[in-house]
Amino acid sequence: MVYRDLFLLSMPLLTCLSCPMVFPTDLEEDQITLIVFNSLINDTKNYITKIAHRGILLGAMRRLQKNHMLNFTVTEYPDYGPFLVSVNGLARNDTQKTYWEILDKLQNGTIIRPDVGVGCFIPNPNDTVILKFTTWKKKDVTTV
Ligand code: B12
Ligand SMILES: *[C@@H]1O[C@H](CO)[C@@H](O)[C@H](O)[C@H]1NC(C)=O
Ligand SMILES: *[C@@H]1O[C@H](CO)[C@@H](O)[C@H](O)[C@H]1NC(C)=O
Ligand SMILES: *[C@@H]1O[C@H](CO)[C@@H](O)[C@H](O)[C@H]1NC(C)=O
Ligand SMILES: *[C@@H]1O[C@H](CO)[C@@H](O)[C@H](O)[C@H]1NC(C)=O
Ligand SMILES: *[C@@H]1O[C@H](CO)[C@@H](O)[C@H](O)[C@H]1NC(C)=O
Repeated sequence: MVYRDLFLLSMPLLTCLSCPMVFPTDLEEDQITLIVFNSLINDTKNYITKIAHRGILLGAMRRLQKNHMLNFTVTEYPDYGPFLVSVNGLARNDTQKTYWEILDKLQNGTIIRPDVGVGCFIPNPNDTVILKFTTWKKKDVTTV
């Protein structure tokens, strides 16, 4: 017990001592590809955009919006932050059970479904983020 506790106590110290100083690279900008994909009519629009190093997806989207390339709206939820409502004039519709799903294609081709929204999701450099207009099913509502 005593040994284990001492080990746990020393963990943070060791972590700090081995922590590299990487300030200059923190100022760099990374790049991601953003795909706006309406899966209901199979329509695709591609964007390449800068994103702050370790920046949130919403930040990259705002840059595109500022340059009048992309138009989107979000609604703020108290617990989870911004929910992506519309992209380029196409909005989610609860009656039709449609929404904009956030997907992320990693550099090795694997597509993941981030478990946070646009305000929290931090893509890796060179990832392809896919905003997919699709319908939600029972599966999403029970297991998402
Ligand atoms: C149902 C549901 C959905 C449905 C909502 C449709 C509907 N009209 O019911 C759909 C399929 C659309 C959905 C989508 C997403 N969801 Co969802 N969803 C849920 C779920 C299972 C239940 C929510 C609920 O009905 N609560 C009960 C009602 C009474 O409370 P409410 O506050 O009114 O609920 C609303 C909000 O939760 C909101 N909502 C749902 N998901 C999300 C996600 C974000 C980021 C925000 C801001 C709001 C939001 O829609 C609900 C209905 O209006 C929860 C998990 C849970 N058990 O709570 C996950 C949950 C809220 N979703 C989550 C996520 C990650 C997403 C997505 C980002 C997934 C993705 N990669 O695309 C997307 C949102 C993308 C976008 N456009 O911004 C996470 C949020 C975690 C976080 N910290 O951000 C949760 C907690 C599940 C998880 N992974 O742990 N979701
Ligand atoms: C969707 O469009 C792509 C490219 O235009 C095409 O290759 C693909 O076959 C289409 N899929 C469907 C289901 O229509
Ligand atoms: C952006 O989309 C919203 C919602 O569809 C719309 O009300 C608004 O007029 C659009 N803005 C521009 C500049 O297109
Ligand atoms: C959502 O879809 C329903 C049914 O198709 C339609 O009557 C309604 O006008 C739509 N809502 C919005 C906000 O577009
Ligand atoms: C791709 O990378 C992710 C994360 O690094 C990993 O979980 C996944 O197994 C990899 N997939 C393939 C096909 O290599
Ligand atoms: C992203 O791509 C650029 C240009 O191809 C490359 O220089 C960089 O190393 C890549 N970054 C990562 C993390 O793969």
